[in-house]
Amino acid sequence: METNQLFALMSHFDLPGEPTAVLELKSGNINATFRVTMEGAGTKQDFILQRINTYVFREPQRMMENIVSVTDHLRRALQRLGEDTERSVLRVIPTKDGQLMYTDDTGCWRVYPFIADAFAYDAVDAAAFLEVGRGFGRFQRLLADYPADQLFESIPDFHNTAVRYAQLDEAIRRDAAGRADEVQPEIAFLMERREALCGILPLIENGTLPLRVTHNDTKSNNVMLDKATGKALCVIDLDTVMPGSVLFDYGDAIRFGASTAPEDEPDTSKIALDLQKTEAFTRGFVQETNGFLTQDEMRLLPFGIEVITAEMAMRFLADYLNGDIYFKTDTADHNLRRARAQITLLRDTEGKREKLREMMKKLIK
Ligand code: GN1
Ligand code: MG
Repeated sequence: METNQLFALMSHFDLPGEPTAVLELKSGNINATFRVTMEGAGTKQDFILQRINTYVFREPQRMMENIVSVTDHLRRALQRLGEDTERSVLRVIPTKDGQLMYTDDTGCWRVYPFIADAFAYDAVDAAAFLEVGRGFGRFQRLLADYPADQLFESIPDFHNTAVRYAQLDEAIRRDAAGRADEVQPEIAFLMERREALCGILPLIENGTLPLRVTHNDTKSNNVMLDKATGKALCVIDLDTVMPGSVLFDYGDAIRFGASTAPEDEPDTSKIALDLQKTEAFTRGFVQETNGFLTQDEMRLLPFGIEVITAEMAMRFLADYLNGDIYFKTDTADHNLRRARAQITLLRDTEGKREKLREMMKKLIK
């Protein structure tokens, strides 16, 4: 998109000043994100302008309503704790005519204030990962009294592992990009684990695991840390906030943040689960959630790592087979690299089950 087009979009939102600079932020795999500076009458402030991917989010209006409802709840809870809510919770900026997003023939656009003096990690060390654990744990805690079943499912069956397998089956059957032959070992690896990995939803259905408000995209770069203190400040990217299990959020956070290599690392010999980082995140997460997570949830947290790592492997592999239509890709083999990286991480995690069990025992006490 041209700068002048992006500037023109800003004029539809209820904002002070005029746009003077824009920068594309490339870390997300789904939406297009820009940081725009607005200046005028002695003020200068940055905002996030995002184009919502409506192939992925089929009902953006209802997704935005979810985000407003959840952030209102968080804001009230944080106000009671005396926090500066302008920096600790996202705020949807309405359009001049009071809508939650602006829609034209280029797409659905929304604006948030940019959180100043904060940063987030793609690759995180143990000390910062503990803070990320606190951030996501606090998010769980502040939303523990929100009625999860009233949330709209912005992506139905997002963490329904059986459905993810069915989507992979379908991608293999169609073989739209003619790539199935080269990924037979990856397919076999995932299919061997099918029954074992489809275990979370039945536990929600039979009442073993409570339904909670979950974030569902708990990558370390979705917690902003305060530059001055290094402490967790604000959880961002609320598009997939939905009813779910705490195992999803824990599992996805570890899968991403405690891997010894990036999610798309081409050299699989570099990929393993870092137990020290896992323990750091878990410590922060448990500090914030101890007291309301059930014994079953705590015990099953490590299973969440395996399930979510497998789901991501399936999703990347299915997208590779479908011809790269869902995730943004840099190269033709990007999704394959991602899938192989997840498979390697899952294999390593399986070998560390006993160590993870011991870690949980130690941290729960
Ligand atoms: C996508 O775009 P981003 O980075 O927020 C995806 C997540 C994946 C993640 C993998 C809606 O998130 O589920 O875990 O890529 N989001 C959606 O990096 O599918
Ligand atoms: Mg996301």
